[in-house]
Amino acid sequence: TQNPSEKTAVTLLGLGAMGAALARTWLAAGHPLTVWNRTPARAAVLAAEGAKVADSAAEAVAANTLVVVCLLDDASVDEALADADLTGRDLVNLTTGTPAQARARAEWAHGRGARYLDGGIMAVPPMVGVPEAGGYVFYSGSRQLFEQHRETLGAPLGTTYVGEDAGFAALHDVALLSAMYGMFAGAAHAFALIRKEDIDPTSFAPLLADWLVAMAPSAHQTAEQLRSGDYTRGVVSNLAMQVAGTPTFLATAEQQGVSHELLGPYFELMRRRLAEGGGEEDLTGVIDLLVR
Ligand code: FVH
Repeated sequence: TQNPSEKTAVTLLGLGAMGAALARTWLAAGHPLTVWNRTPARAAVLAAEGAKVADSAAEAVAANTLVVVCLLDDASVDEALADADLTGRDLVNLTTGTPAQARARAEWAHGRGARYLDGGIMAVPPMVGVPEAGGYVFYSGSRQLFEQHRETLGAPLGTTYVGEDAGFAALHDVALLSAMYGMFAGAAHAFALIRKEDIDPTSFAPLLADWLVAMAPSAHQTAEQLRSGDYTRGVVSNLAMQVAGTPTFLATAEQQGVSHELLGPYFELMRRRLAEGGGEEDLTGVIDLLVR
């Protein structure tokens, strides 16, 4: 399976929405592909498209050195690989999990004679095999494994290696998705404020999206402040001024009949940091209040 003149053969366990999309891009790129899925009907569809179908996960693992797993959760990985011989295998686990699960899975794989790479997918299935969509996978764990299989792993989605610590891919994945949920929360509050007014949400949406894009680069300033430890560096709108403005936001929410249960906790953290003496700082001090 490692003949450099040929495409690397891949074993893929899991043919859900994401697994099936991965499978199709490896087939389209000419990689011999062996698949297994708990529910066989899903594998039969891929057989018609050129994949070899294994009768069991253990048989699929035995077929190729590079074994990619894309299952529902960590418990399903346990179940699927229970009887597989991983000796000499390169196990790449794209199943979403916590950093602790990834580190434990790496230990588990090493104990069974495999190299291990963990992956956090920053894409939804329609982005797979569509480079211009910008989807990619965070990888962490064995650098050797990553470098050896970088081209094969890069066929369905871009690749970003974030370190030898097997937990780092999951950590980056969850960190970015957490920021995304914070953004969704802010957007939900904004739409709620205009909900009962004669404002067309489809006219409001581009204004909202452009504003979020304009504010996004503030992440770079936050990072610089965290690195230097100087939270006043480059401040434009200091915390004291911003806290002074929060009653306006809360009053507007009241007047519009909108709950401030999303914004309220963040404002409370801002007030706490101000009370600790952070009035001249940026919002960066809030991060230190979150870290226990
Ligand atoms: N789909 C998405 O938008 C997101 C994008 C970001 C990454 N996630 C993660 O990718 C993993 C797989 O997600 P998926 O979309 O393929 O999920 P499903 O379509 O629900 O397919 C789940 C597959 O897992 C198999 N499975 C479930 N439990 C077990 C088990 N106990 N033993 C063996 N296999 C199991 C399931 O098999 P079946 O139901 O067809 O028999 C599917 O193959 C996931 O971690 C996302 O968080 C996707």
